[in-house]
Amino acid sequence: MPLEGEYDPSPAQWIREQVELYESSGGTQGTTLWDTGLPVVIVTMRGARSGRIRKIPLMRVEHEGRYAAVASKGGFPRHPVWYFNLKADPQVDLQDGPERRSMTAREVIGEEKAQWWQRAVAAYPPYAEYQEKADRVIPVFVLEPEHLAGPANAPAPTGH
Ligand code: F42
Repeated sequence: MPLEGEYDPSPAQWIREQVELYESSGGTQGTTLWDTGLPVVIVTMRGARSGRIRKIPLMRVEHEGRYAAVASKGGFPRHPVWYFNLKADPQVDLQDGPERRSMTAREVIGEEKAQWWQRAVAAYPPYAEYQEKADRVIPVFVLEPEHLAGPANAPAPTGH
């Protein structure tokens, strides 16, 4: 089920405009970060305090149908506000180009996080510099559709 409610566009003009262009073009324009040519996705979530709908572009870090959401905020010393939104309510919509899907966000730790961090840096190398300057451990969420929910290497359900 897509998230519903009142949408509050980002106070930051460049964020707001990228989200608008991405969505209004059906995921065919505004799909990269500036002139890097590197792809972004749009994540829609609910604000933890306001309950209103929030949307942010994030770098596209995809692996076998799951996506990472890296709470880097350019190496800023504090977590982005959206980190706390996802912890409070993990239901999100993720738009990747023309495709939009409901997903659940799960913060990853340990070996699973290490794997996703490698994928994230491969997709967007500046994450490594952001981690060096951030003075905090940058959190990573995995966003996954219902049929893939749970750690990737968890044993398959037996049906009993
Ligand atoms: N940010 C990343 O962290 N990682 C990325 O990979 C990334 C890629 C990226 C690509 C393209 C692009 O255009 C932007 C990109 N960004 C990336 C930036 C990202 O989109 C966010 O703008 C950035 O991470 C900052 O997030 P933020 O949540 O800290 O944003 C602040 C400035 C903001 O929007 N604040 C809102 C406001 O109104 O001031 C708060 C919105 C909100 O969620 N409020 C909550 C509520 O309940 O509604 C709670 C507020 C509270 O006080 O708790």
